[in-house]
Amino acid sequence: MQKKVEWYLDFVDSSYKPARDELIALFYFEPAKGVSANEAIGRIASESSTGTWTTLFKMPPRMNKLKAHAYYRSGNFVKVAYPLDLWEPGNAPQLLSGIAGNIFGMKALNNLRLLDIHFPKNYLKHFPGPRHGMHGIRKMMNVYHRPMLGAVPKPKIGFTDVEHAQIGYETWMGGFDFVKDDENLTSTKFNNFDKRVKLLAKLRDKAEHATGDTKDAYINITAETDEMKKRAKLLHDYGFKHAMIDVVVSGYSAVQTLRETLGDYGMAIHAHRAMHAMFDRNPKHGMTMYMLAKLMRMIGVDQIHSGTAVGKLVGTFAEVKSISDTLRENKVSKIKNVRFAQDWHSLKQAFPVTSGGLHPGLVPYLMKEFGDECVMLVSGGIHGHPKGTRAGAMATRQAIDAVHEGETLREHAKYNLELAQALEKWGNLRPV
Ligand code: CAP
Ligand code: MG
Repeated sequence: MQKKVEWYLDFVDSSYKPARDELIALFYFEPAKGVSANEAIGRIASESSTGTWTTLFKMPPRMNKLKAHAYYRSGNFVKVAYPLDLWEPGNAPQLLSGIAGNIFGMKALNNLRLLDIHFPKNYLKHFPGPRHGMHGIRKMMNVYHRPMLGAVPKPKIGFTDVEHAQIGYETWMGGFDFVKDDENLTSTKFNNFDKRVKLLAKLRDKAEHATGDTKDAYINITAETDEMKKRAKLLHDYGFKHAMIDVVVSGYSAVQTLRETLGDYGMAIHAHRAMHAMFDRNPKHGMTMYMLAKLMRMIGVDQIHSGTAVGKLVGTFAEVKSISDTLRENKVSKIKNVRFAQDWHSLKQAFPVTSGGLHPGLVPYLMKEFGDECVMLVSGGIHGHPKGTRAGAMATRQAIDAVHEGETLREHAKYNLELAQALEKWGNLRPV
């Protein structure tokens, strides 16, 4: 008789009751041909915790306590419970190496998608969460009862530092709060980071003086980690309140490090999610944007790009809503096969950032989705205004006023020239 080779099924137990402090992951899975659902979920639990492909010579019985359990399956969805002791406190990369690691390459699975993880209080307490959060940022910027507004100079890369700062000035003067770097602009030979920071600081002060409002920028510090720390310091020295990080490409470890550095400076983090679509776009495989947003709130970004549902990039209304919920609420409700209930305990709330193909004509749709509690980035949609950047920013502010005053954009445009000009160009176009 052939000896037992595999022990994957040891990780499946439908009678298992997870302890309160276990991490629970929700996966969508599709087994490969010839693999049963039970074998598939056994592999998921095994390879993401203590298992390997074959039975072992030495297996101390105490290690059973560290095993994950696939304890609930409904169709192609499975819940897996992971003992708290498997996880190093405050180590986000380690979590991903386990729950989002090898299992995604297993031949026994055709598809696998990590939808959500429920974090118990005893795991969450080792992460700082946002330094300022939504309320802190409002206080810092002295902006209440409307979306925070920002714009990236467009074209997204190519301007010199001088040109860039001038466009920034126009953006601020049109009534926007933030000038933002684009995700692929860091420090180039035509637009040097240090020079850009110095020029923007000067024009920020000028714009603050002229308007009486607080102005700030999301300047992109993304680079090798030590370089990011240096850039963070320069921003702090020049009085900036935020730093921008491309969080996916920089990596969880770098974001954790910079959360400390920037936190010590009292600064907030604007998280751009460039590259997220490589793992979240296929609905059957990868990891959800929801999961990324949750991880980033835990690590401590103050705001993260969350989609628009009406702009140029993928993302449904339901997805965008769910991401906003987990960033903005203290207690998130459960949606079957989508997300767990999550109590965020003392971790601060983060802003969702809505961006990508927006213009004044889309403001009413966005405000229906997000209300006032968001950061809205309108870039091409102000710089493409027939009268230029400043007029485009004014048109966006006018569109927000229209919504607040209960008027349609067309009604409001009768006595707001910049809005009228924007509507003439874009109407309520939804770009693809
Ligand atoms: C938007 C943007 C943002 C995307 C990111 C761009 O510019 O600057 O990076 O919105 O996507 O480069 O496309 P426009 P998301 O306003 O001119 O479209 O927010 O979905 O992560
Ligand atoms: Mg961009």
